[in-house]
Amino acid sequence: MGALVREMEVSAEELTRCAVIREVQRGLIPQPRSLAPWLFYDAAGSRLFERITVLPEYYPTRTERAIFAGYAEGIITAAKGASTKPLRVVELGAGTASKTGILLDAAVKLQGAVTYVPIDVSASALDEACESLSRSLTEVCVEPEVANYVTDALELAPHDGPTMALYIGSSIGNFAPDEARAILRNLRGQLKSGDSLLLGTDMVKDEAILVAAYDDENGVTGAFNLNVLRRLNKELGADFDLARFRHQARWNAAESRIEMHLESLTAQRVRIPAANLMVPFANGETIHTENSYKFTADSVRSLVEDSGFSVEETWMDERGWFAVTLARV
Ligand code: AVJ
Repeated sequence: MGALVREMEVSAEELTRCAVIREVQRGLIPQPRSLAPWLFYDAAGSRLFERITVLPEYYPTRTERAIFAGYAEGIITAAKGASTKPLRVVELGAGTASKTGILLDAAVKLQGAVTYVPIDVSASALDEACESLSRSLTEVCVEPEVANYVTDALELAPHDGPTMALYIGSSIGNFAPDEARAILRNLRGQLKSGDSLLLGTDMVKDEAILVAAYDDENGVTGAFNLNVLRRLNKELGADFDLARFRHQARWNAAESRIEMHLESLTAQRVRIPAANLMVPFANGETIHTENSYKFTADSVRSLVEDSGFSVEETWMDERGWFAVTLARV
């Protein structure tokens, strides 16, 4: 049986390559052109994102971490509610281990041990999350799960006690309101009475501050955005000339979102052999690479309520730049 099964196995790399080709065909053939933000996160892009999180202009990561550092005990206590049984922590996405550690520490302090279930499409991201956690916290029982919580139904193992699902880092901000609701409804379907969602959301603020966070002085975000083209060159044999595209960050007030684009600096044609494509760009035409939605207290409440939760408690920094909301099933 082993041999047969092995013959049918497709490697993770091959699956990713197919997904990249499909995404390029979906996004670069029609106009306006776009590429999905998950394409940012190859090895080089993930390293660039780590650098973004410590930029002076990029306030979200440190602001959310400060909220956790200030209120972790209150957050865990609220999530446990009236239950005397141990809280389990489930996380959508596993790239945020350092912030999650603060909450897990608080759970360990309050209940002695905690089960932590990081869920991610990337097995290597899960490996890293597990490693960084098991080194620092021996009381945390890590049960990683490989799954795509955007496209697939979630399937959580049963747990005797309340579950708190983390969706932090304003990761929800990558999705348009209807997609965001679908993701949270899917999650809601896996939760039971007494469970909760801890949602991190970046808030609407002064436009100059928002734009600077996505167009930093040192060009790290620009390099992160342009890395998508480098990735297509490497993985699909494309011939994007990175000097002929420019990073752009725009505030779209009507949609309440920061948009990242790659602007073509000349009229040019780009070959993408593995996708069987030749893409013509007009001078000034852009590829829309990311949306990062920004929220208000009201828009967080509607999102949460439309997804079958109710807002129980909200923690914010003193400037009101970032919110952490506990939503109850
Ligand atoms: C990981 C989606 C939360 O939108 O702020 C950072 C990604 N893009 N700088 C964000 C990102 C450019 C980030 N999220």
